[in-house]
Amino acid sequence: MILYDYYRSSAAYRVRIAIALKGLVVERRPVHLLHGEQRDPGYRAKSPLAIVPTLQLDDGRVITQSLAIIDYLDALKPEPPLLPRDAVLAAQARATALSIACEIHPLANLRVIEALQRQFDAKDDQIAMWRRCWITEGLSAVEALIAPPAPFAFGAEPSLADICLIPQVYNARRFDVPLDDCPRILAVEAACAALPAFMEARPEAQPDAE
Ligand SMILES: N[C@@H](CCC(=O)N[C@@H](CS)C(=O)NCC(=O)O)C(=O)O
Repeated sequence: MILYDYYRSSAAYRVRIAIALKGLVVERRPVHLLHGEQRDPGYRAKSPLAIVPTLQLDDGRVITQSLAIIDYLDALKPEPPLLPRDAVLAAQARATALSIACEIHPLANLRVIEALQRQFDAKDDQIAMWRRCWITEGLSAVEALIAPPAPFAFGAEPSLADICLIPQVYNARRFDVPLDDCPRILAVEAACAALPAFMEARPEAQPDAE
């Protein structure tokens, strides 16, 4: 399998964590987003929205969307499971993951930022305010959604919620969003930092990191 990836993509970071938790071996092919490689016709044929990540299977079929890729990996190798066994907790973990992936992440995506600059002449300080606004509001909702860490967001094992949360926390730190009002999120971050899978998947640990 080949993962089309970019070291700083938080959506790809989710998939890297899932791959590492599952102990799968996947070839990684960087797509340089700041050089516009996501819009090359060859890559767009795999990912019509021109975004990473994309997973290409050994038979050539492709899967886009990080959460769909993670679902596929979970079906391919069920252990360790990426959702709690309890149905309610599993749904809550998925809801938390979706809150990050659908409600926070898209608002500060590269093409949204580029459109704000191009169409509305948004300046750097306005872009910074925009990012901080959505990340702060979103993570404070996630803080309320997750259970008291035990030590992960939904129990004793990391789940899809943690897989989505850690890359979003990385983005928050990257853009100087204070997390002082999010003690549960900080506790989950500390628990995840103790796991090699989360460490291996970090942007700065990738060979294409700049
Ligand atoms: N919902 C998608 C989001 C993917 C996405 O937005 N990827 C970003 C990087 S984190 C991207 O490729 N952006 C390229 C661009 O905006 O031009 C997923 O979960 O896979």
